Amino acid sequence: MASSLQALESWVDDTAARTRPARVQWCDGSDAEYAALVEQMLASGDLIELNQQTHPGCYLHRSNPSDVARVEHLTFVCTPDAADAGPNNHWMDPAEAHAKMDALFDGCMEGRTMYVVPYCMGPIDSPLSRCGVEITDSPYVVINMRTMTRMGAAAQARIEREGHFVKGLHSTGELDPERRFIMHFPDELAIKSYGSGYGGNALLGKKCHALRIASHQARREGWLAEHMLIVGIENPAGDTHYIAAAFPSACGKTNLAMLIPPEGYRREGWKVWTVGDDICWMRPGEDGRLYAINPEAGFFGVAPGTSANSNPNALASIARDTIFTNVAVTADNQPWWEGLPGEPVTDWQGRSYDPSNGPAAHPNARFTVSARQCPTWSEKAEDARGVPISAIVFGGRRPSLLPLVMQARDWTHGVLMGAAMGSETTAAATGAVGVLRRDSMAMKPFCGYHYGDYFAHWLSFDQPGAKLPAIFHVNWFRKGADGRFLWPGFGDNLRVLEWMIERVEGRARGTTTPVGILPQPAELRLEGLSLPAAHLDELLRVDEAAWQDELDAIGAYLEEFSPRLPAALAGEQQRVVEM
Ligand code: GTP
Ligand code: SPV
Ligand code: MN
Repeated sequence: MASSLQALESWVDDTAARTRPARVQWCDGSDAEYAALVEQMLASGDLIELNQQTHPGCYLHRSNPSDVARVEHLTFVCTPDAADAGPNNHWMDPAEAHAKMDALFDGCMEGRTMYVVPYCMGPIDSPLSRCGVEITDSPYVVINMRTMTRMGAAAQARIEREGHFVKGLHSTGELDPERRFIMHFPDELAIKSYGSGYGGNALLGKKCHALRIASHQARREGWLAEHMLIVGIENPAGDTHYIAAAFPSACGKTNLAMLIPPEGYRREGWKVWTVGDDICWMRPGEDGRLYAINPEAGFFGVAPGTSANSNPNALASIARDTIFTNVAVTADNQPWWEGLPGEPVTDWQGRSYDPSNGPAAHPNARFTVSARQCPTWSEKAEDARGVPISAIVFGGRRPSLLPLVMQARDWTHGVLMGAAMGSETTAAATGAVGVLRRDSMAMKPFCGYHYGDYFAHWLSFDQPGAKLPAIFHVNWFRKGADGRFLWPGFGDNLRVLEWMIERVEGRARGTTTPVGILPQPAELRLEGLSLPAAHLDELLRVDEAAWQDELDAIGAYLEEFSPRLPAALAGEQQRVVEM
């Protein structure tokens, strides 16, 4: 125990010797510590107080305008062998990356406080959880980590007991995009991030640890670290099925995780329970089922579009004790974004609102809030054993071709569906928006190793005795000729989840097509919905000619992972082509 504390202390000492802060503060995660940090940030202007009558405990942070999203082109996986990072990652030699980062960190905290932030990803007493320590010079990072993770004394005690943890070093640096890098050293369980204060680049417990580093640990140890929400669907009889769903960034995970059932379902007694909205760690239990935990303790959610219509649960969650980043404000100092009633007077950059400058809130403006504030927060989210998963869902923004829902024939076909995923890019990462790209399992920015090896790891769960979840693919984003969405989405997505549960329980027959099993139109409960019949036809249509092109494109994409593409996956692809 003493030695693991020593290991932590000597890493902190070495880091302080390099970064040369004026002081070092070990964070305990207490309310008093949080309050003091908020005071200090209000004084420095890092935080702006919002209307405390309407939004008690809510503050606004405006980031540097050049630092508003993840930077995939500046994110590297530093494995000793370049081939292990795969074509899906940017790679740098570990020694070169350390040298580059150490030069940036040299003296970078002079005159400032260096915070030591111990955290636990997952329930503090769960064997599935993993710990880390983030060293940062950003108080904004500290208060966000406190909401997003189990941060402080309890995590530090677990680290001292276990003796191992992920070492994350972060500095906001000069916020110069030329001097911004997010480096991962999976073999050393280490992360170095410099030059950005934005969530996914700076809150190292989240994407850097819980996905990129954890995906390595998961592969070695026989589990899965995924970019998935976890939601519980309780039927009127009181039975709950848990579903995990992987959609790319800003493609609907938070919304599905907090879904409010349509009126008719509510009357019947259907309930929806939120377990997680972004990351899911799953492993086989003794009964052969996959059990999942949400490693996070909060939501770092997309603000624009969040409204009383689209996501009332999220809106209720963020009415108090929330940090808003890059939203606009109204005349009476309430947070505002596109999709809310009322109007902004000040935009996300603090300028007087002028529509010719673009949206008032940044399209990737976010809220940070404790999961406990969500009205549908599941008590099972604190269960050390996790929840058993009945279905895994893949999906993306596909304006055409991909049907509303289809089921894979078996696990291997499901892995192919996940590997073949494509989606239009969003504002969650810098770069063009609305461009279709492949994003296997929604992990393109987050899988810390070669996608070929990752697909093989997924396939490896199909073993004798395994009771694996059924796998589905959905598309809420299919558009008609007029450019409008064909499917209403949001709460009405429960209609699709219900069909999945019917399939899992063996009650719906479906229609078998070469690309998967689709619902028979009558199997979808559509009462109370004014969906034109032509829309339903289109949503459930399999256009075989267009699919041939898609299958060719999938085949060419999978070839990129040769020679590590598993033969079973290539074989499955061939099988679909020939059906
Ligand atoms: P990250 O936090 O970036 O990983 O994203 P996320 O997947 O949690 O995204 P989120 O749920 O916040 O979705 C963001 C966008 O998707 C918003 O613009 C929503 O309005 C839109 N969206 C979510 N669900 C639906 C849906 O069912 N239909 C349609 N049309 N849009 C949706
Ligand atoms: C995403 O981009 O997928 C997010 C937001 O969930 S961030 O944590 O900033 O990466
Ligand atoms: Mn995400």
